[in-house]
Amino acid sequence: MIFEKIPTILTAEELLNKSYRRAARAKHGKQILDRASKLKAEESMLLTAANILSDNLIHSVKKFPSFDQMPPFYLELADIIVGVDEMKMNLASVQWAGDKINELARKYVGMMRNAEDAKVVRKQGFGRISSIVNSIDGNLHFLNDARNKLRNLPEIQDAPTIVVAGYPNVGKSSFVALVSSAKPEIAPYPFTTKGLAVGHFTRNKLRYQVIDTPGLLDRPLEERNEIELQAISALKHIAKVILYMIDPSETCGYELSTQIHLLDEIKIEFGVPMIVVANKMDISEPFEDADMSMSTLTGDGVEKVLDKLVEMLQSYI
Ligand SMILES: Nc1nc2c(ncn2[C@@H]2O[C@H](COP(=O)(O)OP(=O)(O)OP(=O)(O)O)[C@@H](O)[C@H]2O)c(=O)[nH]1
Ligand SMILES: [Mg+2]
Repeated sequence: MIFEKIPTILTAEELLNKSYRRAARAKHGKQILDRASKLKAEESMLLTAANILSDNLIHSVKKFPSFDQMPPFYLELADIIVGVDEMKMNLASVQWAGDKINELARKYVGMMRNAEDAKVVRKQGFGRISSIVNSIDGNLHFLNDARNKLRNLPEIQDAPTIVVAGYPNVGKSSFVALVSSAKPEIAPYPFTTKGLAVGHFTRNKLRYQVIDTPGLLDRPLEERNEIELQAISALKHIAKVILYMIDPSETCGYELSTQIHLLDEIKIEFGVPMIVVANKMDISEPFEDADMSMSTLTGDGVEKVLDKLVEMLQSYI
């Protein structure tokens, strides 16, 4: 997964501690007998600290994937979850700091050579460099939070893909857990699923991908929250077939009419083949307008739904 390789981003304090420790070690290695070796020791301290800091900062920036070459689905998810513009701004600040530290180190080493007391200049240099690092502490925190959120995104494989969508609490995760390798959380209340979950199953030696999504309410796109928008991205970018799940028993807590209204919206919005499946048939009257019925609790009808989905995906194989 493209966000997996981003390393932990250290805070300003952690970075400074690390660089000071290494700088102190660089000094201990040297015997200080005369002015020339004293200068060398101070130079070495400053350069060691500066190199560690700038290498660390620039390396962190490099490990973020390039947003210009990212698959559109991941780009959209990154934008929903952390904001691509904010991320670019924070990365630019960290890159700036890395470059600035190198520049300052060179400048202060130059000053040391002409100074009466190299140690005084080295300390001034440390002071300037530390304040640069401290000034980007907020950026470092932002990027580490972004990293932690992004690396939890699931890996989407290049396989025929079913996206399961519908109102909250209708049984989407129950279905995905039943038919695939995914192990999403299932609970008797809405908004249990807060991100995308990916599972796979095999039919006639072919591998299929099933995506569980957070429940959607019937409301305009601009009112949708970060969690719902992840479901929308999956529908938009990776669904080859959509399973729209309805709960005619209304034990999910939402009226059938609102569930149907959302279905109509999704039909208009996404030009992807869809089947409408009524779930919870163990506790509800047959619902005529659905293409199929099932119960993920008893397992009734589930195989037939899967057969139908696989059949619909054949044109993509
Ligand atoms: N009676 C009955 N209950 C079901 C059936 N399928 C799921 N449930 C129950 O419905 C509740 C919600 O199931 P989930 O699979 O978590 O629903 P979801 O659509 O993923 O919910 P969100 O993640 O909140 O959107 C759980 O208590 C399930 O046990 C069914 O076929 N019959
Ligand atoms: Mg769920």
